[in-house]
Amino acid sequence: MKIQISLILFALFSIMLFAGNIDYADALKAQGTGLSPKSFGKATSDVVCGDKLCSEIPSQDIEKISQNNNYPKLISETSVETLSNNDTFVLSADSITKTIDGKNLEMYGYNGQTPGPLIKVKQDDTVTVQFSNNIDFPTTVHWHGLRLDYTSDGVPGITQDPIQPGDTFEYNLKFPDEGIFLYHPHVRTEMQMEKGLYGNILVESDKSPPQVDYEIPLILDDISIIDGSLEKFDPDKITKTLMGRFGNTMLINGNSDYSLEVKQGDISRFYLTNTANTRTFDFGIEQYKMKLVGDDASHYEKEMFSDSVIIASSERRTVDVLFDNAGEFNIIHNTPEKTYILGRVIVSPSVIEENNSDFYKTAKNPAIIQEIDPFRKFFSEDPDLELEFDLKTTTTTAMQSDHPEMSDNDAMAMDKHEPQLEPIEWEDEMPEMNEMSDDENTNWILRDVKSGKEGFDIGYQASVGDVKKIRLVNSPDSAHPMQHPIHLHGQRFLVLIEDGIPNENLAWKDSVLVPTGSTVDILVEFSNPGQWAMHCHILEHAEAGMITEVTVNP
Ligand SMILES: [Cu+2]
Repeated sequence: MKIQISLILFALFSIMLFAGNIDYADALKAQGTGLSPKSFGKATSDVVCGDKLCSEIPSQDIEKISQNNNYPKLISETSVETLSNNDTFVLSADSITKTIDGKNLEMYGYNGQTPGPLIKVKQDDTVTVQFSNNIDFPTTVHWHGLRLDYTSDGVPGITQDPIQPGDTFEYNLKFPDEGIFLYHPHVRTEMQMEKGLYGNILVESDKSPPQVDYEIPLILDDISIIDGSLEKFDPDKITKTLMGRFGNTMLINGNSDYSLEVKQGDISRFYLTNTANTRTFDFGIEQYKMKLVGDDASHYEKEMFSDSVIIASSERRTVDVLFDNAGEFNIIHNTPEKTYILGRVIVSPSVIEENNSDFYKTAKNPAIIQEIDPFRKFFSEDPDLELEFDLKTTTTTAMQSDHPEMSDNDAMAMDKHEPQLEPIEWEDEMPEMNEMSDDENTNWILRDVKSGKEGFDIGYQASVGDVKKIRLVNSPDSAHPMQHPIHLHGQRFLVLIEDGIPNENLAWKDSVLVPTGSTVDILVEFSNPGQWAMHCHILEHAEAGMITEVTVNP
């Protein structure tokens, strides 16, 4: 009897393992058959039509859904949790083993997978999340970009205590803004995100269903794999605080060999998110132009075409691509030095029935223009707060005498850094210095230029209804100038001007990349009361002090 039960359990387990892997191609094959895409074998994605799996809907109904209700097909590698107003969703952080690039890696995941489930909701809905911490480290969940109640913002020391292993916490989420958002931990974020704790939230409006054929979230990341394992972390201190941890393996949706299949003539809407610890991506698809549709938390005032899009840690972009030629096209990350292949798009030949020539016209977005209009009178005001970035570090010489193994090249690179300022450091240019840096010998600083106060001592306050300009100064004279993506929790802002050049195409944002040596003005709408973090989203920088707190009084 016992043997029989074991055999049954083993069989069930094998089926579960097998079923966990669904391929987009299989899902496509499954469409209209009434069968789960899982029955079509190994693979990696799930296809969602409206609120259901496409495979659960007869094919004629898929057509109806696509054509009558304008629901695009959603292509996701992870499970999709479509939630309705007032739903409760159960989420856990788990220890998992994930195979990447042929190596079995000890990682973390949400609900057993990395990236975590794609949470799909309607704008203005409310959802409760019952969260359990099943990993061996305290954690929290931060809902990046959501203007929710601050008690659910997930920031230790500001809004909640870390959730201990085995403990639970209830989060109440609100979605006032349309677009793609992300959730991730806010405890040892540099370790926990690198180990796989992140997922997307897709917030859609009933008013304007996207006029595209597919919706495809793409999470860009890099991880550091050394000798077949994830590069080790020190449980007690933050390492690589100088540059942040660069990975050697590029990922899309947790996969080092990402592949997407679409049909010629179809329009794909990509929701891009950068979850890398430090790496900035310049994302593109070979031979295709992208229509830039939306930024972090809204659409743009007007659509624009571009060959690629620069996206820093925690930023998001919405871009549309019309695949008008059949073939295989690389998804790339292009730096001045190097082109990385992140994956590929396979466009299968098809008779193009629709005339999609309108795709190449760029439209204005009157709703966003009108929404921004009342804020334009503030554009010329003086900054209410000027924040400069700085670094306190043991001197190069001291580091060298402490670490005689450090090469002169690194020391020279540090010295030479200033004269050859690059707006963005695409790679770890000083690996040895970076390796030696930690949160004791290298601290990043946000400083209020007016008061000279730093970090949490700044104590910036605003009130609900205030519209204030904040100037972000990334001084070329600091000890180690480099770019910093700055994220403000719980509010939204416009990026007005960078180095004297006004931004002619505004959109609401929650994170902004301030390139090396640049000054950027943002206009913040303080709409959400509470205690909110503002920090660099190079995760090692935030952990090494580059963070402050903003109070928004009711
Ligand atoms: Cu930074």
